[in-house]
Amino acid sequence: MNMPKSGGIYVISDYRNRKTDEFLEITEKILNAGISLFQFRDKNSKYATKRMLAKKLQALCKKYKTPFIINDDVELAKEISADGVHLGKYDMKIKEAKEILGKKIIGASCYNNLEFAISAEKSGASYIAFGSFFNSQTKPHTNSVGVELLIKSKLKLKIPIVAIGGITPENGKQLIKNNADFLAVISGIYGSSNVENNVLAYKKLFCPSLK
Ligand code: TZP
Ligand code: MG
Repeated sequence: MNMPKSGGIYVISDYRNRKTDEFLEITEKILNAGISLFQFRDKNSKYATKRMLAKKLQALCKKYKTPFIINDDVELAKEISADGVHLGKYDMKIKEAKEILGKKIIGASCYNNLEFAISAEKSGASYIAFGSFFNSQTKPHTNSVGVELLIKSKLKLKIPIVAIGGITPENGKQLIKNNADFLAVISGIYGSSNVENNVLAYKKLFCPSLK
């Protein structure tokens, strides 16, 4: 599956403190509620566990026709033929990942740095991500970014811009208004007691007429 043509909600997984069955059940509810992109992010498990989870998540994403992106791990993305990878500055370089993966989605974390983003686009990234925009419990010690970066970046970039970090249905509005194409969310979805309601609340930011 390719990068969606229009923006929306980009959900990133949170496997911590959960049994596998419960994690998969919640994830299926999220996918069923309709999201634009899904990323498998797991900083703790060993390769074999990650592969097992990735295959199950990939099957769910196929069922709900949602692009399936793997965080950090180009080898795993290649092995299971995921729809793409998301790379940070300590991960494989974009050009190398492209050589390995071919025509897959490649996302690049660019923190608060427009120069990184311009260079990522030149290297062939499919989208770039900036953050954190707000305090994030999931990743507390990140750069903080203001909406001015979104405004400036839109003039310089052609590829979609993903905003991340502490985004809620309330504070997300100003990010979309200032050119964020996708809102990437972990705890706002995985931390909620009613994931369907929360997915809907984020989706309404993109499409206010949704019921
Ligand atoms: N990169 C910057 S903030 C963040 C990542 C992976 C975590 C976002 O999680 P949350 O819970 O939506 O703040
Ligand atoms: Mg990374």
